[in-house]
Amino acid sequence: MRRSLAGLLGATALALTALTQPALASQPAANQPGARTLADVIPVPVSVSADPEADFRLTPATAIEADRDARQVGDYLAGLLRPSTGYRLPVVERTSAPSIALELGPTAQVGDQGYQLTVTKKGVTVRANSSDGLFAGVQTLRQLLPARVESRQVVRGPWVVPGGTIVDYPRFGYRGAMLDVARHFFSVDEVKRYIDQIAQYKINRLHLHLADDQGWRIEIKSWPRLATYGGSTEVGGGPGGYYTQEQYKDLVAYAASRHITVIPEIDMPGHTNAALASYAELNCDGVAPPLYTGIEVGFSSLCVDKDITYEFLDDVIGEVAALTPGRYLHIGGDEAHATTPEDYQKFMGEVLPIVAEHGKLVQGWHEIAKTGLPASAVPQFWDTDGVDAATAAAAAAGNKIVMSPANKAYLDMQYHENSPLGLHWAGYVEVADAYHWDPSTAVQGVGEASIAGVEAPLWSETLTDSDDIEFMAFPRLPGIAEIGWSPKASHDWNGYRERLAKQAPRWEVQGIDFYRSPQVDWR
Ligand code: TNX
Repeated sequence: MRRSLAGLLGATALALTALTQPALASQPAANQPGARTLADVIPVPVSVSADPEADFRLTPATAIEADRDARQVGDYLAGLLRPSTGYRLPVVERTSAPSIALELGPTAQVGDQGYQLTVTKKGVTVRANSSDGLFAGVQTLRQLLPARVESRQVVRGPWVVPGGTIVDYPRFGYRGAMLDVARHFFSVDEVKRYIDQIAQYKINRLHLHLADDQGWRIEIKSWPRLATYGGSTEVGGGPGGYYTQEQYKDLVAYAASRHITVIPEIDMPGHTNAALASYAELNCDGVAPPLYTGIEVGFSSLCVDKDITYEFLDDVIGEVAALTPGRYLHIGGDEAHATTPEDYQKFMGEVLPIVAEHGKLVQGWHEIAKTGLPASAVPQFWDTDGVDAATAAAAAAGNKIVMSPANKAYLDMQYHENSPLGLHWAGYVEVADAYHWDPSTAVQGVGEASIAGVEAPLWSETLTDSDDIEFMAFPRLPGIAEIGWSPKASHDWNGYRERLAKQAPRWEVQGIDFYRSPQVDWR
């Protein structure tokens, strides 16, 4: 009795029918306090078939079954469940005990990122073609358990997973979050915390904005002053900071353990005051400007006519490429108001081959579409009016586009006039605004087939710590994640806002300081 999304309402109906049942522990999971059904998950799955007779209950005897290739996901799942349940949850290759089985093998319908999840009285099976798919299935399973499973201390069960089957796979392969660590620096631990938070919603790219006017945040061994001097401040004049290459590798590996690929961005030719301040020879006049701690944009440019500019970029791109297992490097390219259009063309004409020589593909803000791009390059649309001829032309030429319209997807926009954090140049973006858009109609001339996916950028002019990140990302980020993952036909604000409300108890247990939008009945 698989239902497509339109039929998900049925799951609620099931929950209501069973309301007459007695004793808590024997009730279907859907009727227990903080009711969870298979259809409550964010992003909402492609198809759900509930079976209230088939709930599975974790016990101290439950094992996690995972063979060698699934072991990493198995260990991750055990790490999620052990602290709150207090159960041993051994990760084993084979068991006859009731188990959560993670199976890698040919799985119909779900592609390379999807999964099938089956819950019966005897156990849970997550099956996928890839470990990314298993990991996505584990994030779904996590949301099917009570919110208190997120506790890092032992708390009381029961730990009931609602019975039934989910078949699920993403609409887009690229579902990104961006964090600006340049305007304000965030520590390795703060970034890891955000990685854990976004992974819950099946985000699989973390774009790190590593260099801007206010700070250079990654150690470059051949140009050490970039980090030690260029990284020594931030917006407002705080101490700034940077990642050593070892720390950065650790971050990349941590993200990979959450099945997230890091895309490093070195913004150029504009947004480069921190570099220009660090090395006088990079300036056309040979004079280093002072460090900058304000929030204006568009005043800096690398010197397009100097050879040293490209020697510098060859070194920087080479070192960053060597730290990057992912295929893409992001070269910014936005708001180059201090670079003439002719210089911009010339500059990109030099830089695009440098990235290729270091074995990487190019991502950039959509301004790069004005230059002669290889078809592998990915422009990232950020504007608000949905019209950009160059982006549309790139799509027509075969380039894939990442969608980040600022008036929808920018997590740094204020929610409303009195929001304590954020900017509003793209407008105020309430939870419904962030949810209510469709990537395939976001930019004229860029249809579904030309879209790599979506990304929610979080610029940090006004943000200084994890609390600030969380207040801006939650609850908007899950909406962007759903737009990137769930079928277009499932898009429905009324259903979404109810599911969103059910996430709040999880965030409370996780210590996520979210914005209690009046658009959602948080209860
Ligand atoms: C625009 S959109 C920028 C950033 C700012 C952001 C603030 C884009 C590619 N660049 O430099 O931080 O607005 O919202």
